[in-house]
Amino acid sequence: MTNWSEIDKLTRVWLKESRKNIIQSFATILEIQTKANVNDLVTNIDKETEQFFIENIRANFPKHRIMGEEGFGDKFTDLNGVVWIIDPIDGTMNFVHQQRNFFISIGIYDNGIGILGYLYDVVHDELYFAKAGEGAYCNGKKLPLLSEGLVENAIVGFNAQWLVSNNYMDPKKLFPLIRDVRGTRSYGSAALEIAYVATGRLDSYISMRLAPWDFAAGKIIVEELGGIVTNLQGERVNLLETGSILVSKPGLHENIMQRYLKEQ
Ligand code: 2AM
Ligand code: CA
Ligand code: CA
Ligand code: CA
Repeated sequence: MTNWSEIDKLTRVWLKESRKNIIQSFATILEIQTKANVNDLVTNIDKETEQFFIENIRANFPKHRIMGEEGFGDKFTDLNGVVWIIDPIDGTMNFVHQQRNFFISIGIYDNGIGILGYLYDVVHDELYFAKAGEGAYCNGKKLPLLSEGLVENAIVGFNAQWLVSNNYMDPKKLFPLIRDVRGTRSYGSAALEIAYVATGRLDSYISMRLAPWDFAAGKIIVEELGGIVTNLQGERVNLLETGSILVSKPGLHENIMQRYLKEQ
């Protein structure tokens, strides 16, 4: 039997410890490298934070497997057993340039089913958390279920870069949706934007390309609140692949799919 309350207790300790290290790093000179392109950044703190979690998870739960963005975890072809899906810093560009608007994201899955989700706003010390079937919380305060929403009243998290030519979708297909919504916002951290959907600060979040560690935790939290998470074809998201994503309030999700995306 998996002891989820022990896992939860330790994860919270490790998040606080990571916060201390990350805040301390603001006073140091970061080692910044690039990955897929010149704007795809990674720092020593991304790597150290991932390694810190992996060392602790391996010491306490040697049978669990770990998927981490920076590659210190395991390789995956299935999601059998207990799997931790970790983004040590989501919003690295914000971390480097702004020292805010970045999150730690941890989703813990059991045979592919989301059990514990943590989205941690490090600078504000705000932890968004859900345990499947037991509610979602922000710093211990229960979050209300998401209400239905309309496109015309919606603020949508959306990166303006998807409106110039990209490898994923013809940007013109999105013009009608962008025209009809009340407003768009671009925060540069998928974890932050999904946490904002969970609290109603955003009504939807759209991305053409996210990796599993970008949404694994947020999916558990938003679904616990009655929100819907699919790709832009309206299908279940795949935790073993990079793909598009639409995270939304109920009702609004169906509306966006039917009115704007069903041809994709
Ligand atoms: P990251 O900061 O952990 O890399 C930026 O709009 C959002 O998209 C962030 O959540 C960022 O996560 C994510 N993202 C995913 N793949 C990316 C890539 N190749 N380059 C930059 N950001 C990426
Ligand atoms: Ca990254
Ligand atoms: Ca990320
Ligand atoms: Ca990251």
